[in-house]
Amino acid sequence: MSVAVDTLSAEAVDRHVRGRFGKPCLYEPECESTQLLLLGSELPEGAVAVTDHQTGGRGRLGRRWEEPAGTSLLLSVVLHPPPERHLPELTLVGALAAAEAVEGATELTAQVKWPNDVMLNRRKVAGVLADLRDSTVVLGIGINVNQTRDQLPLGGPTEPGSLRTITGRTHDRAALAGSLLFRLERIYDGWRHGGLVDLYPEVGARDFLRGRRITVDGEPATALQILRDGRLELETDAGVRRVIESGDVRHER
Ligand code: BT5
Repeated sequence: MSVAVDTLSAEAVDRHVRGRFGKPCLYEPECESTQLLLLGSELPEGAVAVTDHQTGGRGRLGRRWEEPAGTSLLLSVVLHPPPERHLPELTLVGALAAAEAVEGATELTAQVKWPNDVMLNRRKVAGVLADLRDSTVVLGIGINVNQTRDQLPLGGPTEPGSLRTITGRTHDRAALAGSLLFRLERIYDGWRHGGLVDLYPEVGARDFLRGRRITVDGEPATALQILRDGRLELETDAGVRRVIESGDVRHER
């Protein structure tokens, strides 16, 4: 089944834009990736690209982000962060905003799986990707909104879910876009002023991996916590405490 349950357009998103994030809003019915619509552009901070379908949706480390047309929120935003900030933290900024937007839409508690996933009922419902070019960051957020169970990708390390498979109802993507942009602007402004330390209570409270069995680039370990600087603290099965800034982290289901 592949039904578009709502329509997405620049005008539909505009109706839900409440702050400076979302201005301007570029909409393409289909594109390779919303990241590519913005990378290298001269657009101001808060400019956004959205689409109904990506033919080459990108995850981290060369992976793919896949969705059937008309089911998802696929959005990228231009950021011009201050040079003193630590840019890898922006992935967590995006994940926290996506988690809050998902919570607003579902009235469930979402969690952040370090470094870039949003989990709802132990399923991955959103992913975040930050691309840096010159001093501009393009922050991409994909949220699975109205996919049915058989429209979600099979075979990944983390079980996927959509707001629809978890709540049993469809959700308005344009309204979700407005809510996401509003929350992202507030969280990003907080980060601009105080860095991740200021946002830490909200991130730490949603730390999905805390205490879980994981592998990091294949090595078995137990995740301890996301630290105030955005890195992940873990203890390997060999008893070595490590702090990592990036890596491929998989958890036991
Ligand atoms: C991510 O990467 O989770 C980042 C995804 C970012 C997507 C947005 S959409 C708007 C913007 N434009 C883009 O081109 N990208 C951004 P990563 O952690 O590497 O996860 C990728 C992995 O998640 C894949 O290898 C699959 O296993 C799995 N996956 C792919 N599509 C998925 C989906 N729709 N839902 C859940 N998991 C998915």
